[in-house]
Amino acid sequence: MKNIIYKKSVSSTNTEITQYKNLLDEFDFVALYSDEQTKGRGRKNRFWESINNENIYLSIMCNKQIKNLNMITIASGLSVCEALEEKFDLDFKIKWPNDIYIKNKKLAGILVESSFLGNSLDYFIIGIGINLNNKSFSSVNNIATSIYLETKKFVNRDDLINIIIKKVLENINKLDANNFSISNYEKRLNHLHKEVYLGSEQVLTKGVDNNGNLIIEKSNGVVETLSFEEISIKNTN
Ligand code: BT5
Repeated sequence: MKNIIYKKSVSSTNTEITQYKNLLDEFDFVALYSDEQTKGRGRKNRFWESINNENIYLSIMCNKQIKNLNMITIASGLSVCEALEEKFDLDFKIKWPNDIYIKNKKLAGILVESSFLGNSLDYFIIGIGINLNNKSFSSVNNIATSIYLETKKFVNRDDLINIIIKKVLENINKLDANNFSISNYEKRLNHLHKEVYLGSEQVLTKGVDNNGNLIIEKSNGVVETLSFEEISIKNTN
């Protein structure tokens, strides 16, 4: 398909895909994936280790007018988790808002970026990094894992990319039609009803509301919702 583009090497698939914006006049979405990224990006200027080893570095660009951008992040996390569940018999969990973990190691990260024209959304980009076939890492050995490290089996990348694209489009369409169910997302959280650290404060997570905000209870019994642009959480275990 002309709207699924492969590149051998890019700085970042999220950056590279913006060159193909005009394809959105013709297609519902554009996807771009690469063997490696020389400047793979995480959120808030963090990095994403992106070596050439049959891993997934994928961006999906779309111009559907989704009103709540936070929910695109939530829906993307669920989509990646559902796609992984379809392919592998492993216990994948989501760390709010949208990291994918196996036990206490990070398998995948998602970076959603958007562009506006005046007040209206021009397009959004869902950037997905998944460690598939890494036997080791150079800078994140203690915190990262890969499907290979968990199963000792080599994984076919292209197959999984197609499933991810399918799931992302399904969930974005559900958001658009107002029938996205947050409970499908919530039940996959690795910290639901558990104590987590919010900065240095220990709080209890109670769920996620329909805007994608995390509901927490503080030690003094006060319940608050947290927007994920503002905070990061850390499990206490
Ligand atoms: C993320 O950021 O987890 C979002 C990562 C998104 C990467 C994709 S790849 C395709 C697209 N193009 C891009 O340039 N980016 C997207 P954040 O939550 O900020 O986590 C970043 C942190 O994860 C880093 O500071 C490291 O601690 C850790 N990390 C870096 N590389 C990793 C890896 N390969 N596996 C696991 N953890 C990693």
